[in-house]
Amino acid sequence: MTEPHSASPDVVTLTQENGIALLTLNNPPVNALSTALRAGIVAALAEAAADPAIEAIVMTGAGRGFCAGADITEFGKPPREPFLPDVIAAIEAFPKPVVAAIHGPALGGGLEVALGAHARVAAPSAKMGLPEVKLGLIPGAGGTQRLPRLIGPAAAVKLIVSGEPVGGAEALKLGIVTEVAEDVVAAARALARQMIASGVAPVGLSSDAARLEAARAGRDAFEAAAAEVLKGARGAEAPAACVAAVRNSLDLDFEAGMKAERAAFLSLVAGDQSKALRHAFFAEKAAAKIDGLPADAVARPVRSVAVIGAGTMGGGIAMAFANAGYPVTLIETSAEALARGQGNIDKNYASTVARGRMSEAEKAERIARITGWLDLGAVASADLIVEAVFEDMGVKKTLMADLDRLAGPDAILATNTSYLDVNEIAAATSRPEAVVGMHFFSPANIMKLLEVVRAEKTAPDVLLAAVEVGRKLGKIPVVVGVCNGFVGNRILRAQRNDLEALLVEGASPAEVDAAWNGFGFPMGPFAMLDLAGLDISWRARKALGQTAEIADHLCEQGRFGQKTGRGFYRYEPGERKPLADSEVEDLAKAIAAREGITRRSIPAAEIVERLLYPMINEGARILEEGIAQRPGDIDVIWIFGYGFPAWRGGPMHAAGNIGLARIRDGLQARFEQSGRAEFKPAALLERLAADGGSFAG
Ligand code: 3H9
Repeated sequence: MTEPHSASPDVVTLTQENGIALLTLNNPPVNALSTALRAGIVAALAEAAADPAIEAIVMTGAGRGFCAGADITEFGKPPREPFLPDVIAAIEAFPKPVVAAIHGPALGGGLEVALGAHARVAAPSAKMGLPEVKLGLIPGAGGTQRLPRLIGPAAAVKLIVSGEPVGGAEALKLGIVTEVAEDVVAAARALARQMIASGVAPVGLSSDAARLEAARAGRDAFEAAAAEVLKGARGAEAPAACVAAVRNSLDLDFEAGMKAERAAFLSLVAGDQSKALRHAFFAEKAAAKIDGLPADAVARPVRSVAVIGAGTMGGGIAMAFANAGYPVTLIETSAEALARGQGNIDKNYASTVARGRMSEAEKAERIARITGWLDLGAVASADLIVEAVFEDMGVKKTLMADLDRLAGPDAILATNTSYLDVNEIAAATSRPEAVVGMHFFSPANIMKLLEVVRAEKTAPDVLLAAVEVGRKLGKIPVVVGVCNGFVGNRILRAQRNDLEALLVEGASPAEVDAAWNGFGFPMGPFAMLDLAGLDISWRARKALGQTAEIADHLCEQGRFGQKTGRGFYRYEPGERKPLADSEVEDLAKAIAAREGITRRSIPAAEIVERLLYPMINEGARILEEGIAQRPGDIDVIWIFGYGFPAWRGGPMHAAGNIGLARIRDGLQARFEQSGRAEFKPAALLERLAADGGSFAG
């Protein structure tokens, strides 16, 4: 028999069946812990406490999951009671057993609620984690104190600092839950029944002395794990704060640990890094929205894919599709090229297996989805054809015209180009409305970013299909307009505007790279150029009639970077460690002498400004031209495609923190000094700086 209780607000419902109450969090779409939901839980607990017929509570979430955590939209506003730590304390102090029944996401505050319960059961679909670090925060409702007591401080610090969720099976292994079951509510009820039958009063994690003692015994393992996880922090504040909070769980009593956790959480939530990461979180969601489409537009269906070209890019793209379950026809012009491409795919998967990230069976399954072919006619049966051939307009146009002849009438023709004019490529076909750009980033099976290039005539159903397919591949698709280099590479070019001048004026490639690393990028611009191959940017420059004296000179000598053992740096055979090369310095010195420039030591802050401001300026031009739909899209592209430190929120968000007037003045001074038009502040930047505005506004 199920009896609804009336007193609880709608966001929390309480029903009762045979003495066990079912407390359901019901705040669509993700049961975020809004003020109303927190108050609802407190009210439901009071109601259950007052009802002598209720012997235990099972907590569950309505809809897709248990609970996605604190309501992120409430951050930045004054916190309102009841505070989450107090709500969780009330759950834990409930005198009768409380069991959390977890399906789907139980993240952040959602998992912390479950940690307040006296036991936890998960569905295989569960996705449990403390992702606060990704928002520049530490868990702020007891996660840093209860989780170490539950699973040990080493495992806890790994989970908290990575922010990555675990599934039901892994949660069982770690000891977060005691059982995994398909019907999680039934399993939780059964467990509650056992707990009632045992007659033992429930003990919360906060007061479990035996667990605390066990956690303290894991101190050495914790310190080792903490040192390891902090290696990737690169300027982010939250990881170190997470480590400190978990260490408190060993050093302080529960109350003091909670107090310190709350203080650290409140300080981080008010800081620039968390604001930037929250911006990135919402910008990523906003990037999925496409302006200017008819309301009734739907994606053209894509069930099968053909990829043309089995080089590094084509092979990676084929793997990305195979990984997502699509059958792929991989087409090459010669048997040797095809064999080489398939060999590389095999090697790539084999290394994933060797690292324990994939089983042999999965590898075989994925490889079986990719069928090699030597005849372009094989595209006839594909819904989506992605060409990934040499980046040359003539080559791409000829191929597109052939594909137009051979493809089925409803096929989508996608070009994977990183710079070229997609309108011109589309014009080589009789169906420009079916042509779209899909700019993958290398390695295409790994990198999250996908620039979807909307050409003048791209039809809405084709654009939507490219975005939807991108999402199915696990990527973050961002729609961009046509221009040379689209959003990402166009800004990358702007970042490089002043690179050679810095060398001539006295900085070494290593100093420039170190400054950029200090800003938070994993790789500096010269190391990046050497890795990508200097010939690539050389070719792009030549196509635009541009020159770069030092880089051009290096290329003329066959110094293409790592692959030739020399570029801006030199490399020992088989090594990737960049070593200073006096020839590059001599070249820079010779140019300085010729130009009458006195070389000097250039401070890191100046180096960063001279790389960053031109990027922001180019971003402003991109917005003026409507190439990006919104400033947040540019940020998403740079965070996910180019390693921009997420805790700085991307270039356009970072601009707001620096101050647009300061950026404008810096660019204006550089423009006047160099006479180079690319430094001239963009009209949008001028206008916003004059108004005291920001790109976000
Ligand atoms: C925290 O908990 C702090 C505590 O330790 C301490 C507090 C004192 N809040 O992603 P989707 C929205 S920090 C508000 O498309 P999916 C989202 O914006 C929090 N809104 O669905 C979207 O809105 P719209 C730690 C949220 O199924 C809609 O819900 N938690 C929140 O692909 C649907 O989202 C996290 O960091 C939220 N917490 O993925 C979890 N979450 O429709 C963040 C989502 O207007 N969330 N929305 O665009 C996620 O990872 C995913 O949303 C989730 C669902 C996996 C849950």
